[in-house]
Amino acid sequence: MPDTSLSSPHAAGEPLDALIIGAGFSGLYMLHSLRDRLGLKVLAVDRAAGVGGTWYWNRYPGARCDSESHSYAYTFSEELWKGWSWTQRYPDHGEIRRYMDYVADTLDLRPDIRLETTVERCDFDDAANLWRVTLKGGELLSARFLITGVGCLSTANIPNLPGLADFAGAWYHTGAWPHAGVDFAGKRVGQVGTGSTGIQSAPVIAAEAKHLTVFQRTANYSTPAQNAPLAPERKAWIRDNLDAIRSVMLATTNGHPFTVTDRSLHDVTDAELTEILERAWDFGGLQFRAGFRDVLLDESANARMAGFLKDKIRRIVRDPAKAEILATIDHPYAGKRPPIDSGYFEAFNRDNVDLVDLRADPIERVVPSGVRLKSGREIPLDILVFATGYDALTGPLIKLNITGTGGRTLAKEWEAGPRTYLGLQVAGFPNLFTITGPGSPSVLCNMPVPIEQHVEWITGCIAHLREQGATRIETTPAAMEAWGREVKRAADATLLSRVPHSWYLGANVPGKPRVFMPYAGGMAHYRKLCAEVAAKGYEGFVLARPAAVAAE
Ligand code: N01
Repeated sequence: MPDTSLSSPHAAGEPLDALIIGAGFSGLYMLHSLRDRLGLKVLAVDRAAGVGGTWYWNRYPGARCDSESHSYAYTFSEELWKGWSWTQRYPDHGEIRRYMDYVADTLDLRPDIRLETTVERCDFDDAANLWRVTLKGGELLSARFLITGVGCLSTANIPNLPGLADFAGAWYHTGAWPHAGVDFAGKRVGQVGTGSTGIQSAPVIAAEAKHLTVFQRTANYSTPAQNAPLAPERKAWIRDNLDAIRSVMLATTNGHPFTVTDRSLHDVTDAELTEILERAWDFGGLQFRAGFRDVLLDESANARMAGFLKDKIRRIVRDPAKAEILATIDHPYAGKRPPIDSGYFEAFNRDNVDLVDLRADPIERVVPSGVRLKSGREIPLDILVFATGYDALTGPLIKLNITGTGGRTLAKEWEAGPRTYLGLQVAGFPNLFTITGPGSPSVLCNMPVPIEQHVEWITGCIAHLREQGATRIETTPAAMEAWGREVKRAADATLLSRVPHSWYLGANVPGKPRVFMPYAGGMAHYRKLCAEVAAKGYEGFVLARPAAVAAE
Protein backbone atom coordinates (compact mmCIF):
# COMPACT_ATOMS: atom_id res chain seq x y z
CA MET A 1 0.00 0.00 0.00
CA PRO A 2 1.65 3.27 -1.01
CA ASP A 3 2.16 5.91 1.63
CA THR A 4 -0.02 8.77 0.46
CA SER A 5 -0.44 10.87 3.58
CA LEU A 6 0.16 14.60 3.58
CA SER A 7 -0.85 15.92 6.95
CA SER A 8 0.22 16.76 10.44
CA PRO A 9 0.89 15.74 13.16
CA HIS A 10 3.72 13.39 12.35
CA ALA A 11 5.19 10.56 14.31
CA ALA A 12 8.97 10.33 14.51
CA GLY A 13 10.46 8.29 11.66
CA GLU A 14 7.60 9.03 9.29
CA PRO A 15 8.51 10.44 5.91
CA LEU A 16 8.81 14.19 5.71
CA ASP A 17 6.19 16.15 3.85
CA ALA A 18 8.98 18.07 2.17
CA LEU A 19 12.73 17.93 2.00
CA ILE A 20 14.42 21.12 0.88
CA ILE A 21 17.96 21.02 -0.44
CA GLY A 22 19.77 24.26 0.36
CA ALA A 23 19.67 26.79 3.19
CA GLY A 24 20.22 29.97 1.22
CA PHE A 25 17.63 32.57 0.19
CA SER A 26 15.43 29.89 -1.42
CA GLY A 27 15.71 27.20 1.24
CA LEU A 28 15.10 29.46 4.24
CA TYR A 29 11.92 30.98 2.85
CA MET A 30 10.66 27.62 1.52
CA LEU A 31 11.13 26.08 4.96
CA HIS A 32 9.32 28.96 6.66
CA SER A 33 6.49 28.96 4.14
CA LEU A 34 5.71 25.22 4.23
CA ARG A 35 6.29 24.79 7.94
CA ASP A 36 4.69 27.94 9.30
CA ARG A 37 1.95 28.62 6.74
CA LEU A 38 0.90 25.05 5.86
CA GLY A 39 2.00 23.30 9.05
CA LEU A 40 3.96 20.64 7.17
CA LYS A 41 6.81 18.54 8.45
CA VAL A 42 9.80 19.95 6.61
CA LEU A 43 13.55 19.65 6.77
CA ALA A 44 16.16 21.71 4.96
CA VAL A 45 19.64 20.31 4.45
CA ASP A 46 22.80 22.05 3.30
CA ARG A 47 26.36 20.87 2.83
CA ALA A 48 27.67 24.13 4.34
CA ALA A 49 28.35 24.65 8.04
CA GLY A 50 26.12 27.73 8.10
CA VAL A 51 23.10 29.18 6.35
CA GLY A 52 23.50 31.57 3.41
CA GLY A 53 23.74 29.26 0.38
CA THR A 54 25.90 30.76 -2.35
CA TRP A 55 26.94 33.54 0.02
CA TYR A 56 28.26 31.03 2.53
CA TRP A 57 30.94 30.13 -0.03
CA ASN A 58 31.49 33.40 -1.91
CA ARG A 59 34.00 35.21 0.29
CA TYR A 60 36.51 36.25 -2.37
CA PRO A 61 38.19 39.66 -2.09
CA GLY A 62 35.68 42.37 -2.95
CA ALA A 63 32.67 40.01 -2.94
CA ARG A 64 29.67 42.26 -2.82
CA CYS A 65 26.15 42.10 -4.12
CA ASP A 66 25.36 44.21 -7.16
CA SER A 67 21.68 44.51 -6.31
CA GLU A 68 21.10 47.43 -3.97
CA SER A 69 20.88 46.27 -0.38
CA HIS A 70 17.27 47.35 0.18
CA SER A 71 16.19 45.19 -2.76
CA TYR A 72 18.35 42.21 -1.81
CA ALA A 73 16.11 41.10 1.02
CA TYR A 74 12.89 39.26 1.70
CA THR A 75 9.79 41.38 1.32
CA PHE A 76 7.15 38.93 2.59
CA SER A 77 7.30 40.06 6.23
CA GLU A 78 7.09 43.64 7.41
CA GLU A 79 8.48 42.56 10.78
CA LEU A 80 11.54 40.98 9.16
CA TRP A 81 11.99 44.04 6.95
CA LYS A 82 11.81 46.54 9.79
CA GLY A 83 14.06 44.53 12.06
CA TRP A 84 17.05 44.79 9.75
CA SER A 85 19.04 47.79 8.62
CA TRP A 86 21.63 47.59 5.83
CA THR A 87 24.77 49.65 6.27
CA GLN A 88 25.86 50.19 2.65
CA ARG A 89 24.28 50.75 -0.74
CA TYR A 90 25.65 47.34 -1.84
CA PRO A 91 26.12 44.81 0.95
CA ASP A 92 29.34 42.82 1.12
CA HIS A 93 29.35 39.06 1.59
CA GLY A 94 29.77 39.30 5.37
CA GLU A 95 26.76 41.56 5.78
CA ILE A 96 24.62 39.27 3.61
CA ARG A 97 25.59 36.28 5.76
CA ARG A 98 24.67 38.24 8.88
CA TYR A 99 21.30 39.01 7.30
CA MET A 100 20.72 35.32 6.55
CA ASP A 101 21.59 34.43 10.16
CA TYR A 102 19.16 37.12 11.32
CA VAL A 103 16.39 35.58 9.18
CA ALA A 104 17.11 32.04 10.37
CA ASP A 105 17.03 33.17 14.01
CA THR A 106 14.03 35.51 13.77
CA LEU A 107 11.90 32.84 12.06
CA ASP A 108 13.29 30.12 14.35
CA LEU A 109 14.31 28.03 11.36
CA ARG A 110 17.41 26.37 12.79
CA PRO A 111 15.64 23.43 14.50
CA ASP A 112 14.53 22.26 11.03
CA ILE A 113 17.84 22.78 9.21
CA ARG A 114 20.58 20.18 9.09
CA LEU A 115 23.92 21.68 8.14
CA GLU A 116 27.03 19.83 6.94
CA THR A 117 24.64 17.42 5.31
CA THR A 118 25.41 16.56 1.69
CA VAL A 119 22.89 14.98 -0.63
CA GLU A 120 24.46 12.23 -2.73
CA ARG A 121 21.44 11.07 -4.72
CA CYS A 122 17.66 11.46 -4.97
CA ASP A 123 15.50 8.56 -6.22
CA PHE A 124 11.77 8.64 -6.78
CA ASP A 125 10.07 5.59 -5.27
CA ASP A 126 7.05 5.28 -7.53
CA ALA A 127 5.21 2.63 -5.50
CA ALA A 128 5.47 4.62 -2.28
CA ASN A 129 5.08 7.99 -4.05
CA LEU A 130 8.04 9.27 -2.08
CA TRP A 131 11.45 10.73 -2.78
CA ARG A 132 14.25 8.69 -1.20
CA VAL A 133 17.24 10.90 -0.61
CA THR A 134 20.61 9.39 0.21
CA LEU A 135 23.00 11.52 2.24
CA LYS A 136 26.76 11.33 2.30
CA GLY A 137 27.49 8.65 4.89
CA GLY A 138 24.58 6.51 3.73
CA GLU A 139 21.64 7.87 5.76
CA LEU A 140 18.34 7.73 3.88
CA LEU A 141 15.59 10.37 4.16
CA SER A 142 12.11 10.07 2.63
CA ALA A 143 9.82 12.91 1.64
CA ARG A 144 6.62 13.45 -0.33
CA PHE A 145 7.99 16.60 -1.99
CA LEU A 146 11.56 17.30 -2.93
CA ILE A 147 12.37 20.97 -3.40
CA THR A 148 15.72 22.21 -4.64
CA GLY A 149 17.04 25.56 -3.48
CA VAL A 150 20.58 24.91 -4.60
CA GLY A 151 21.27 28.24 -6.29
CA CYS A 152 21.94 28.97 -9.94
CA LEU A 153 25.63 29.79 -9.57
CA SER A 154 26.98 27.30 -7.08
CA THR A 155 28.90 24.70 -9.10
CA ALA A 156 32.38 26.02 -9.81
CA ASN A 157 33.73 26.05 -13.35
CA ILE A 158 37.44 25.32 -12.94
CA PRO A 159 39.39 25.43 -16.20
CA ASN A 160 41.01 22.16 -17.12
CA LEU A 161 44.46 23.68 -17.62
CA PRO A 162 47.25 21.22 -18.34
CA GLY A 163 49.86 21.22 -15.60
CA LEU A 164 47.64 22.68 -12.87
CA ALA A 165 48.30 19.69 -10.62
CA ASP A 166 52.04 20.47 -10.73
CA PHE A 167 51.67 24.17 -9.83
CA ALA A 168 54.00 24.86 -6.91
CA GLY A 169 51.89 27.78 -5.66
CA ALA A 170 48.33 27.82 -4.31
CA TRP A 171 45.21 28.15 -6.42
CA TYR A 172 41.63 29.05 -5.50
CA HIS A 173 38.23 29.36 -7.17
CA THR A 174 36.38 32.49 -6.08
CA GLY A 175 33.21 30.51 -5.37
CA ALA A 176 34.90 28.37 -2.70
CA TRP A 177 37.11 30.91 -1.00
CA PRO A 178 39.00 29.92 2.19
CA HIS A 179 37.16 31.29 5.23
CA ALA A 180 40.42 32.42 6.77
CA GLY A 181 41.10 34.52 3.68
CA VAL A 182 44.20 34.46 1.49
CA ASP A 183 47.29 36.50 2.33
CA PHE A 184 48.39 38.19 -0.89
CA ALA A 185 51.10 40.34 0.72
CA GLY A 186 54.37 40.03 -1.18
CA LYS A 187 52.83 37.54 -3.63
CA ARG A 188 52.70 37.42 -7.42
CA VAL A 189 49.10 36.66 -8.27
CA GLY A 190 47.47 35.58 -11.52
CA GLN A 191 43.72 36.04 -11.92
CA VAL A 192 41.89 34.22 -14.72
CA GLY A 193 38.48 35.66 -15.57
CA THR A 194 36.94 39.10 -16.00
CA GLY A 195 33.24 38.56 -15.31
CA SER A 196 31.29 40.17 -12.43
CA THR A 197 33.47 38.33 -9.92
CA GLY A 198 36.87 39.05 -11.47
CA ILE A 199 35.96 42.70 -11.91
CA GLN A 200 35.22 42.91 -8.18
CA SER A 201 38.28 40.98 -7.01
CA ALA A 202 41.04 42.43 -9.23
CA PRO A 203 41.26 45.91 -7.62
CA VAL A 204 41.24 44.44 -4.11
CA ILE A 205 43.93 41.87 -4.92
CA ALA A 206 45.98 44.52 -6.73
CA ALA A 207 45.99 46.68 -3.60
CA GLU A 208 47.28 43.81 -1.44
CA ALA A 209 49.58 41.81 -3.69
CA LYS A 210 53.12 42.46 -4.85
CA HIS A 211 51.96 41.95 -8.42
CA LEU A 212 48.77 40.99 -10.23
CA THR A 213 48.44 39.64 -13.76
CA VAL A 214 44.87 39.60 -15.09
CA PHE A 215 44.28 36.97 -17.78
CA GLN A 216 41.41 38.20 -19.95
CA ARG A 217 39.68 35.92 -22.45
CA THR A 218 36.72 38.19 -23.22
CA ALA A 219 36.81 41.93 -22.62
CA ASN A 220 33.87 43.15 -20.56
CA TYR A 221 31.94 46.31 -19.91
CA SER A 222 31.65 47.61 -16.39
CA THR A 223 30.08 50.65 -14.79
CA PRO A 224 30.90 52.03 -11.35
CA ALA A 225 28.88 50.79 -8.39
CA GLN A 226 29.36 54.09 -6.53
CA ASN A 227 29.03 52.15 -3.32
CA ALA A 228 28.76 54.20 -0.12
CA PRO A 229 27.46 53.90 3.44
CA LEU A 230 23.71 54.48 3.71
CA ALA A 231 22.84 57.77 5.39
CA PRO A 232 20.49 57.62 8.41
CA GLU A 233 17.70 59.34 6.42
CA ARG A 234 18.02 56.78 3.63
CA LYS A 235 17.90 53.93 6.15
CA ALA A 236 14.74 55.40 7.67
CA TRP A 237 13.15 55.82 4.24
CA ILE A 238 13.91 52.18 3.38
CA ARG A 239 12.49 50.96 6.71
CA ASP A 240 9.22 52.85 6.19
CA ASN A 241 8.66 52.13 2.50
CA LEU A 242 8.49 48.37 2.03
CA ASP A 243 5.23 48.53 0.04
CA ALA A 244 6.48 51.19 -2.35
CA ILE A 245 9.82 49.44 -2.89
CA ARG A 246 8.17 46.05 -3.42
CA SER A 247 5.59 47.38 -5.86
CA VAL A 248 8.36 48.74 -8.11
CA MET A 249 10.30 45.45 -7.94
CA LEU A 250 7.18 43.46 -8.80
CA ALA A 251 6.38 45.62 -11.82
CA THR A 252 9.80 45.55 -13.49
CA THR A 253 11.41 43.15 -15.94
CA ASN A 254 14.37 42.31 -13.71
CA GLY A 255 12.94 42.71 -10.22
CA HIS A 256 15.19 45.67 -9.46
CA PRO A 257 13.91 48.67 -7.49
CA PHE A 258 14.06 51.07 -10.44
CA THR A 259 11.92 51.56 -13.52
CA VAL A 260 13.27 51.58 -17.06
CA THR A 261 12.44 54.81 -18.89
CA ASP A 262 10.17 54.46 -21.91
CA ARG A 263 12.57 56.23 -24.28
CA SER A 264 14.52 54.91 -27.26
CA LEU A 265 18.23 55.49 -27.70
CA HIS A 266 17.31 56.68 -31.19
CA ASP A 267 15.26 59.55 -29.70
CA VAL A 268 18.26 61.46 -28.32
CA THR A 269 21.11 63.37 -29.94
CA ASP A 270 24.74 62.44 -29.25
CA ALA A 271 25.07 65.37 -26.85
CA GLU A 272 21.89 64.39 -24.99
CA LEU A 273 23.02 60.78 -24.82
CA THR A 274 26.38 61.75 -23.35
CA GLU A 275 24.72 63.93 -20.74
CA ILE A 276 22.24 61.18 -19.73
CA LEU A 277 24.94 58.52 -19.55
CA GLU A 278 27.38 60.74 -17.62
CA ARG A 279 24.66 61.27 -15.03
CA ALA A 280 23.91 57.55 -14.93
CA TRP A 281 27.65 56.80 -14.57
CA ASP A 282 27.88 59.13 -11.59
CA PHE A 283 24.75 57.68 -10.03
CA GLY A 284 26.17 54.17 -10.43
CA GLY A 285 24.92 50.61 -10.36
CA LEU A 286 22.83 48.43 -12.65
CA GLN A 287 20.49 51.37 -13.08
CA PHE A 288 22.96 52.62 -15.69
CA ARG A 289 20.92 50.88 -18.40
CA ALA A 290 17.55 52.15 -17.14
CA GLY A 291 17.58 55.35 -19.18
CA PHE A 292 16.44 53.60 -22.34
CA ARG A 293 14.00 50.84 -23.18
CA ASP A 294 15.78 49.39 -26.21
CA VAL A 295 19.29 48.68 -24.86
CA LEU A 296 18.76 44.94 -25.20
CA LEU A 297 16.35 44.99 -28.11
CA ASP A 298 18.11 46.89 -30.88
CA GLU A 299 21.70 46.36 -31.97
CA SER A 300 22.30 49.87 -33.31
CA ALA A 301 20.76 51.43 -30.18
CA ASN A 302 22.97 49.25 -28.03
CA ALA A 303 26.06 50.22 -30.06
CA ARG A 304 25.62 53.87 -29.04
CA MET A 305 25.64 52.97 -25.36
CA ALA A 306 28.53 50.54 -25.89
CA GLY A 307 30.50 53.30 -27.62
CA PHE A 308 30.17 55.56 -24.57
CA LEU A 309 31.43 52.76 -22.29
CA LYS A 310 34.39 51.87 -24.52
CA ASP A 311 35.41 55.54 -24.61
CA LYS A 312 35.26 55.61 -20.81
CA ILE A 313 37.71 52.69 -20.62
CA ARG A 314 40.11 54.41 -23.04
CA ARG A 315 39.93 57.57 -20.96
CA ILE A 316 40.43 55.84 -17.59
CA VAL A 317 43.24 53.46 -18.53
CA ARG A 318 46.43 55.43 -19.21
CA ASP A 319 48.44 52.73 -21.00
CA PRO A 320 47.01 52.70 -24.55
CA ALA A 321 47.97 49.04 -25.11
CA LYS A 322 46.08 47.91 -21.98
CA ALA A 323 43.18 50.24 -22.80
CA GLU A 324 42.86 48.70 -26.25
CA ILE A 325 42.75 45.15 -24.87
CA LEU A 326 40.14 46.15 -22.29
CA ALA A 327 38.00 48.19 -24.70
CA THR A 328 37.96 45.71 -27.58
CA ILE A 329 34.62 44.26 -26.54
CA ASP A 330 32.93 41.97 -29.04
CA HIS A 331 29.38 41.82 -27.71
CA PRO A 332 26.51 44.20 -26.97
CA TYR A 333 26.40 45.99 -23.62
CA ALA A 334 24.36 43.91 -21.10
CA GLY A 335 24.32 40.98 -23.58
CA LYS A 336 26.30 39.24 -20.86
CA ARG A 337 25.52 40.00 -17.21
CA PRO A 338 26.76 43.63 -16.81
CA PRO A 339 29.21 43.89 -13.92
CA ILE A 340 29.49 46.90 -11.66
CA ASP A 341 32.79 47.74 -10.05
CA SER A 342 34.76 49.73 -7.54
CA GLY A 343 37.88 50.84 -9.35
CA TYR A 344 38.31 47.98 -11.86
CA PHE A 345 39.65 49.89 -14.87
CA GLU A 346 41.58 52.26 -12.57
CA ALA A 347 43.47 49.24 -11.19
CA PHE A 348 45.25 48.87 -14.54
CA ASN A 349 46.95 52.23 -13.90
CA ARG A 350 48.86 50.71 -11.01
CA ASP A 351 52.50 49.77 -11.63
CA ASN A 352 51.93 46.30 -10.17
CA VAL A 353 49.08 45.26 -12.52
CA ASP A 354 49.56 43.63 -15.93
CA LEU A 355 47.02 42.40 -18.42
CA VAL A 356 47.29 39.39 -20.74
CA ASP A 357 45.00 39.12 -23.74
CA LEU A 358 44.27 35.40 -23.95
CA ARG A 359 42.66 35.81 -27.36
CA ALA A 360 46.07 36.90 -28.70
CA ASP A 361 48.21 34.62 -26.55
CA PRO A 362 46.33 31.80 -24.78
CA ILE A 363 47.55 29.88 -21.76
CA GLU A 364 49.44 26.84 -23.02
CA ARG A 365 49.93 25.24 -19.63
CA VAL A 366 50.49 25.84 -15.98
CA VAL A 367 54.09 25.18 -14.99
CA PRO A 368 55.34 24.72 -11.41
CA SER A 369 56.53 28.33 -11.28
CA GLY A 370 53.55 29.98 -12.98
CA VAL A 371 51.85 30.07 -16.36
CA ARG A 372 53.30 29.55 -19.84
CA LEU A 373 51.57 31.22 -22.78
CA LYS A 374 51.43 29.88 -26.32
CA SER A 375 54.05 32.44 -27.38
CA GLY A 376 56.48 30.81 -24.95
CA ARG A 377 56.32 33.73 -22.50
CA GLU A 378 56.33 32.55 -18.88
CA ILE A 379 54.66 34.49 -16.08
CA PRO A 380 55.96 33.60 -12.62
CA LEU A 381 53.17 33.26 -10.04
CA ASP A 382 52.76 32.33 -6.38
CA ILE A 383 48.95 32.26 -6.39
CA LEU A 384 46.39 31.57 -9.13
CA VAL A 385 42.84 32.84 -8.68
CA PHE A 386 40.13 31.37 -10.88
CA ALA A 387 37.31 33.89 -11.25
CA THR A 388 36.02 31.60 -13.97
CA GLY A 389 32.38 31.38 -13.03
CA TYR A 390 29.99 28.49 -12.76
CA ASP A 391 28.32 25.58 -14.47
CA ALA A 392 25.23 27.74 -14.17
CA LEU A 393 21.64 26.66 -13.53
CA THR A 394 21.84 23.02 -14.61
CA GLY A 395 25.16 22.15 -12.89
CA PRO A 396 23.90 22.27 -9.27
CA LEU A 397 20.80 20.21 -10.14
CA ILE A 398 22.56 17.53 -12.18
CA LYS A 399 25.08 17.14 -9.35
CA LEU A 400 22.26 15.91 -7.09
CA ASN A 401 22.02 12.63 -9.11
CA ILE A 402 18.25 12.76 -9.45
CA THR A 403 16.37 9.72 -10.80
CA GLY A 404 12.66 9.98 -11.54
CA THR A 405 10.06 7.47 -12.74
CA GLY A 406 11.14 4.49 -14.85
CA GLY A 407 14.79 4.98 -13.94
CA ARG A 408 15.17 8.20 -15.96
CA THR A 409 17.93 10.49 -14.73
CA LEU A 410 17.91 14.27 -14.86
CA ALA A 411 21.42 14.18 -16.32
CA LYS A 412 20.23 12.08 -19.27
CA GLU A 413 16.96 14.02 -19.72
CA TRP A 414 18.96 17.25 -19.99
CA GLU A 415 21.76 15.89 -22.16
CA ALA A 416 20.75 18.22 -25.00
CA GLY A 417 19.95 21.12 -22.63
CA PRO A 418 17.46 21.69 -19.82
CA ARG A 419 13.76 21.05 -20.48
CA THR A 420 11.31 22.24 -17.85
CA TYR A 421 7.83 23.63 -17.45
CA LEU A 422 8.09 27.19 -16.09
CA GLY A 423 11.50 26.28 -14.67
CA LEU A 424 9.57 24.66 -11.84
CA GLN A 425 9.12 21.02 -12.82
CA VAL A 426 10.39 18.33 -15.18
CA ALA A 427 8.15 15.58 -16.63
CA GLY A 428 9.04 12.19 -15.18
CA PHE A 429 10.04 13.70 -11.83
CA PRO A 430 6.80 13.93 -9.83
CA ASN A 431 6.65 16.14 -6.76
CA LEU A 432 10.06 17.65 -7.53
CA PHE A 433 10.12 21.45 -7.61
CA THR A 434 13.19 23.42 -8.69
CA ILE A 435 13.30 26.93 -7.21
CA THR A 436 14.67 29.34 -9.85
CA GLY A 437 15.32 26.39 -12.16
CA PRO A 438 16.34 26.75 -15.82
CA GLY A 439 13.47 28.15 -17.87
CA SER A 440 12.50 30.67 -15.18
CA PRO A 441 13.69 34.31 -15.04
CA SER A 442 16.14 33.55 -12.19
CA VAL A 443 19.60 34.91 -13.01
CA LEU A 444 18.22 37.69 -15.21
CA CYS A 445 16.71 39.20 -12.06
CA ASN A 446 17.50 40.56 -8.66
CA MET A 447 17.43 37.06 -7.14
CA PRO A 448 15.22 37.49 -4.04
CA VAL A 449 12.31 38.51 -6.30
CA PRO A 450 12.10 35.30 -8.38
CA ILE A 451 12.89 33.27 -5.26
CA GLU A 452 9.95 34.71 -3.32
CA GLN A 453 7.67 34.20 -6.31
CA HIS A 454 8.66 30.53 -6.72
CA VAL A 455 8.40 29.79 -3.00
CA GLU A 456 4.93 31.32 -2.84
CA TRP A 457 3.78 29.55 -6.00
CA ILE A 458 5.04 26.16 -4.74
CA THR A 459 3.37 26.76 -1.36
CA GLY A 460 0.09 27.59 -3.10
CA CYS A 461 0.43 24.50 -5.28
CA ILE A 462 1.01 22.16 -2.32
CA ALA A 463 -1.90 23.78 -0.43
CA HIS A 464 -4.08 23.18 -3.50
CA LEU A 465 -3.03 19.52 -3.66
CA ARG A 466 -3.98 19.13 -0.04
CA GLU A 467 -7.39 20.73 -0.60
CA GLN A 468 -7.97 18.41 -3.54
CA GLY A 469 -6.83 15.36 -1.61
CA ALA A 470 -4.07 14.93 -4.19
CA THR A 471 -0.58 13.76 -3.30
CA ARG A 472 1.18 13.92 -6.60
CA ILE A 473 1.82 16.55 -9.25
CA GLU A 474 3.82 16.17 -12.40
CA THR A 475 4.15 18.24 -15.51
CA THR A 476 3.78 16.75 -19.00
CA PRO A 477 6.20 16.50 -21.94
CA ALA A 478 3.75 18.61 -24.00
CA ALA A 479 3.78 21.43 -21.42
CA MET A 480 7.59 21.33 -21.36
CA GLU A 481 7.81 21.45 -25.17
CA ALA A 482 5.49 24.47 -25.35
CA TRP A 483 7.39 26.24 -22.55
CA GLY A 484 10.73 25.47 -24.21
CA ARG A 485 9.47 27.24 -27.36
CA GLU A 486 8.41 30.25 -25.25
CA VAL A 487 11.83 30.41 -23.52
CA LYS A 488 13.53 30.40 -26.92
CA ARG A 489 11.13 32.97 -28.37
CA ALA A 490 11.70 35.32 -25.44
CA ALA A 491 15.50 35.04 -25.68
CA ASP A 492 15.51 35.50 -29.46
CA ALA A 493 13.48 38.70 -29.09
CA THR A 494 16.48 40.24 -27.27
CA LEU A 495 20.21 40.55 -27.95
CA LEU A 496 20.88 38.10 -25.10
CA SER A 497 20.84 34.99 -27.26
CA ARG A 498 23.28 36.54 -29.73
CA VAL A 499 26.33 36.47 -27.47
CA PRO A 500 28.06 33.22 -28.38
CA HIS A 501 30.33 33.05 -25.29
CA SER A 502 27.69 33.71 -22.64
CA TRP A 503 27.14 31.51 -19.63
CA TYR A 504 23.39 32.06 -20.11
CA LEU A 505 23.90 29.73 -23.10
CA GLY A 506 26.20 27.32 -21.28
CA ALA A 507 29.08 28.41 -23.50
CA ASN A 508 31.58 28.83 -20.63
CA VAL A 509 31.64 25.11 -19.79
CA PRO A 510 33.37 22.88 -22.36
CA GLY A 511 30.94 20.29 -23.73
CA LYS A 512 27.80 21.89 -22.24
CA PRO A 513 24.91 22.10 -24.75
CA ARG A 514 24.30 25.61 -26.12
CA VAL A 515 20.75 26.33 -24.98
CA PHE A 516 19.63 29.69 -23.63
CA MET A 517 18.59 28.73 -20.10
CA PRO A 518 16.83 31.57 -18.23
CA TYR A 519 13.44 32.97 -19.25
CA ALA A 520 13.93 36.42 -20.77
CA GLY A 521 10.25 37.34 -21.04
CA GLY A 522 10.43 39.50 -17.91
CA MET A 523 9.73 38.76 -14.26
CA ALA A 524 6.42 40.62 -14.12
CA HIS A 525 5.11 38.80 -17.20
CA TYR A 526 6.35 35.44 -15.90
CA ARG A 527 4.63 36.02 -12.54
CA LYS A 528 1.35 36.62 -14.40
CA LEU A 529 1.78 33.43 -16.44
CA CYS A 530 2.42 31.35 -13.31
CA ALA A 531 -0.64 32.85 -11.59
CA GLU A 532 -2.80 32.00 -14.62
CA VAL A 533 -1.53 28.41 -14.62
CA ALA A 534 -2.55 28.08 -10.96
CA ALA A 535 -5.92 29.77 -11.54
CA LYS A 536 -6.69 27.26 -14.28
CA GLY A 537 -6.27 24.36 -11.85
CA TYR A 538 -2.54 23.97 -12.56
CA GLU A 539 -2.75 23.76 -16.30
CA GLY A 540 0.13 21.78 -17.77
CA PHE A 541 0.40 19.59 -14.67
CA VAL A 542 -1.28 16.30 -13.85
CA LEU A 543 -2.55 15.97 -10.29
CA ALA A 544 -3.19 12.55 -8.79
CA ARG A 545 -5.09 11.38 -5.71
CA PRO A 546 -3.99 8.49 -3.48
CA ALA A 547 -6.24 5.96 -5.24
CA ALA A 548 -4.82 6.86 -8.63
CA VAL A 549 -1.30 6.73 -7.28
CA ALA A 550 -1.98 3.36 -5.64
CA ALA A 551 -3.48 1.95 -8.83
CA GLU A 552 -0.49 2.92 -10.98
O1 N01 B 1 31.58 34.25 -13.83
P1 N01 B 1 31.44 34.59 -15.40
P2 N01 B 1 31.51 35.24 -12.57
N1 N01 B 1 40.16 30.44 -19.56
O2 N01 B 1 31.12 33.27 -16.04
C1 N01 B 1 36.50 33.55 -17.91
C2 N01 B 1 26.89 36.46 -10.50
N2 N01 B 1 27.64 37.32 -9.63
O3 N01 B 1 31.77 34.43 -11.38
O4 N01 B 1 33.69 35.44 -21.02
C3 N01 B 1 40.13 31.78 -19.46
O5 N01 B 1 30.56 35.71 -15.66
C4 N01 B 1 35.31 34.01 -18.70
O6 N01 B 1 35.66 34.30 -20.02
P3 N01 B 1 34.53 34.20 -21.21
C5 N01 B 1 26.47 37.23 -11.74
O7 N01 B 1 25.21 36.79 -12.16
C6 N01 B 1 26.93 38.14 -8.88
O8 N01 B 1 32.31 36.45 -12.83
O9 N01 B 1 33.74 32.94 -20.93
N3 N01 B 1 39.09 32.48 -19.01
C7 N01 B 1 34.88 35.22 -17.88
O10 N01 B 1 35.69 36.31 -18.12
C8 N01 B 1 27.53 36.82 -12.69
O11 N01 B 1 27.22 37.00 -14.03
C9 N01 B 1 27.54 38.97 -8.04
O12 N01 B 1 35.32 34.16 -22.44
C10 N01 B 1 38.01 31.77 -18.63
C11 N01 B 1 35.14 34.73 -16.46
O13 N01 B 1 36.13 33.72 -16.54
C12 N01 B 1 27.71 35.39 -12.29
O14 N01 B 1 27.68 35.40 -10.89
C13 N01 B 1 28.92 39.03 -7.97
C14 N01 B 1 37.96 30.37 -18.71
C15 N01 B 1 33.92 34.11 -15.83
O15 N01 B 1 32.89 35.03 -15.77
C16 N01 B 1 28.99 34.75 -12.73
O16 N01 B 1 30.04 35.69 -12.57
C17 N01 B 1 29.65 38.16 -8.74
C18 N01 B 1 39.10 29.71 -19.20
N4 N01 B 1 39.13 28.38 -19.33
C19 N01 B 1 29.00 37.32 -9.56
N5 N01 B 1 36.75 29.95 -18.24
C20 N01 B 1 26.67 39.81 -7.23
O17 N01 B 1 27.06 40.85 -6.87
C21 N01 B 1 36.08 31.07 -17.91
N6 N01 B 1 36.83 32.17 -18.14
C22 N01 B 1 25.31 39.36 -6.89
